[in-house]
Amino acid sequence: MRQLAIGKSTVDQRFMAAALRLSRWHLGQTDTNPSVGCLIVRDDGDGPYIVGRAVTAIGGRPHAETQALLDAGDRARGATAYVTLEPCSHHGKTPPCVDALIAAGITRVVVSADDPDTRVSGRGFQMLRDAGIDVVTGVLADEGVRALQAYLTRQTLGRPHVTLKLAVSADGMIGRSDLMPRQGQVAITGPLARAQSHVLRAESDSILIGIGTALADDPDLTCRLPGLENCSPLRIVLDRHLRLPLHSRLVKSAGRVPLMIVTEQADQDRCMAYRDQGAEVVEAQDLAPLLTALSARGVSSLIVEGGARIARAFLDADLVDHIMLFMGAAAIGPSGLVAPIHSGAGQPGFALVRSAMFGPDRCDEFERVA
Ligand code: AOF
Ligand code: ZN
Repeated sequence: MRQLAIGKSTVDQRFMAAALRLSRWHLGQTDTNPSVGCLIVRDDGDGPYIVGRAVTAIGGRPHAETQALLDAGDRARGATAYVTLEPCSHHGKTPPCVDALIAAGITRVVVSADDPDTRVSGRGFQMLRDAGIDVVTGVLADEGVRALQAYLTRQTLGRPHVTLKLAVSADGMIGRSDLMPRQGQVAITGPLARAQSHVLRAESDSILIGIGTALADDPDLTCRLPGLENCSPLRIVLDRHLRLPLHSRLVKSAGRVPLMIVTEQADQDRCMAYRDQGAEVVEAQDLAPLLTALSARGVSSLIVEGGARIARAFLDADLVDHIMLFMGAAAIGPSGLVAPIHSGAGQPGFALVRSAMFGPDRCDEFERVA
């Protein structure tokens, strides 16, 4: 008996891990809906096998479960559904997924994360149980929360999930202080780490920098990975005095990839000039109300990418959920700009959750401790 129980939970974890990987396919592409993964798994006596799979569609609908059931067809009868989020119980823009699971003859539902959406929360599980379906919750719960962190943060805190991304040299610098404007920064990390940060851009709804970084680096902030060029996030520049040049790469590309310029007091002529190029100018006095406004317009995730002062401001305002600290192998020396945070020493209020190598560069990931 004991062995059977252990075996079943291991199988559940393996299929949930696969469902969570699947859910990442559409991260950042499902609007305000979470990107959910669903696998339909049968066991006819010779061991479990997948008969249906799906991820929430681009744009947010249809939901994962209805598509996975369609994929499985009749083979869903008597099968187990692995879903990364509690199946929905409400009539929203689509009918409830719990109804579809019940109608398809699913006999067991295994879930990772609970849905805080007040239209669903707990009701999805209850409706499944009321229909006689065996429901298992909290499988790979930490990983589930991580995969759904953007959606969960916006739902529960009313602001986007914030990732602070920093690239730091071996001697703890984020760049050189002696460069001329638009000279471009020194490369701290190599192509693999840079590609990884573009994956992060593709998965995120928005990315933010300060005007100092915009003037010094003249960045694009787009995702330029082959095949993911359409997945660039909303680009945001904090620009108190509207100093962002009209000929900057950011403004010149505003008609193609959305650009938001955040100022404290908008000069109307200057605003018009930006708007003519397709950029949006908004007024905000502080970070917290800015994040609330972003959340209200459907932004669930934000990458804070520079520079040191902006990073410090987000940390001091306690608005950072996740830190990705890329560390290059080379040193910059005395002309360096000291990074606001360093590796090794640990970040107060944060715990190291993952370390990975991208070629010669290391990436340490920290999460806010609850
Ligand atoms: C699921 N499976 O794949 C997703 C779910 O506007 P609607 O009708 O699409 O409903 C949005 C809500 O649906 C969202 O807040 C969340 O509760 C749920 N998302 N649920 O069963 C899915 N994406
Ligand atoms: Zn649903």
